[in-house]
Amino acid sequence: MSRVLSGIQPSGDLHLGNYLGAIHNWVSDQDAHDAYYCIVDLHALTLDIDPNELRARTHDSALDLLAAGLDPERCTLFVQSHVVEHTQMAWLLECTATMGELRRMTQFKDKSAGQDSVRVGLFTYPVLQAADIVLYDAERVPVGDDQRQHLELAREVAGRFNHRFGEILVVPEAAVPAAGARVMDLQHPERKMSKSVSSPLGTVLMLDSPEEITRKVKKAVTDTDNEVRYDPESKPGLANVIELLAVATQRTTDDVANSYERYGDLKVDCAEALVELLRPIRTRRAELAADPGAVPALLARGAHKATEVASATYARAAQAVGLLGRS
Ligand code: AQP
Repeated sequence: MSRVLSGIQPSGDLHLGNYLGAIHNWVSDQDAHDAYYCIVDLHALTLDIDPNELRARTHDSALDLLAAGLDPERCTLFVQSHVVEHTQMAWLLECTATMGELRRMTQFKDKSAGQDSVRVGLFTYPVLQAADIVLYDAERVPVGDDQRQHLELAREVAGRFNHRFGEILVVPEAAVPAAGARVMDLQHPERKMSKSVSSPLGTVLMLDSPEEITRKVKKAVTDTDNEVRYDPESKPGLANVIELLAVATQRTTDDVANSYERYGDLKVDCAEALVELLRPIRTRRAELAADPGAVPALLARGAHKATEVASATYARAAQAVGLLGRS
């Protein structure tokens, strides 16, 4: 079975974009692949996050992912900082990547724009991400569209490492879903739905109540020409609602667009479809919350299994670059 690796930051409540762009695929990849999923707490340190909040969110992210359908019997779920090889491998790759290629990362440009002082970690974040991936010999990385550029960088850096030191690392490929790869903010349809940007009305959380989902979808920003048409360029808000309904009901965007004449009807059906899509996750999350004590043991098991793979890859890479192994 080919190996899959993907990660999620415990930097905020999981939203519909995380679910449709990534987690939904993680769940289906559990059976067809040897799947490793990681709560990337070190990445969350690139933001200004309260230490107690980070700990709590890391723990709760595990519950959220289990509620969404990850099964620890069918995949390996672990916390990034529990496997020390992530930072060790990141250093080897930092000594392979260049300033120029990191400066081109649009996420870095967006997140650093207008800041007086920018953390080095925010700049080197994509290299840590590349390390996360190559440590597990992952061939497939299921991510949303926003991560394509980082995946290209990971491929580039892994390829360069191999060119210099021999065929040591597996060069990964992004697996971006055909639908739901870029869910847009319902209030600002020109930007993606995101954890780190506050937009309470624009962000549908994975655990929102049916009433909250309905309220947010009904208030979604559209346009005033009242013609139902799928046109992401000139009607981004409406296109987002059409896409959400299409992906939640497994239809095409054209099929959905052709079925409606009024924005209101489209929004009502979209809200209902999202409520039904997310209802089982919310129910399961409430059940799991009754036994939170199970999470530390589960994550310890995941870290143990992940370390076995990561330490072997790191040892191979460290040897190749010329580090003297400890006897
Ligand atoms: N809007 C989105 N549509 C589709 N996929 C998305 N992903 C994120 N947003 C969308 C995918 O979710 C996975 C986890 O990404 P993350 O932890 O980086 O989440 P985030 O919600 O994007 O969080 P932030 O804090 O806002 O981080 P930045 O700004 O760094 O993206 C990834 O596979 C991602 O593609």
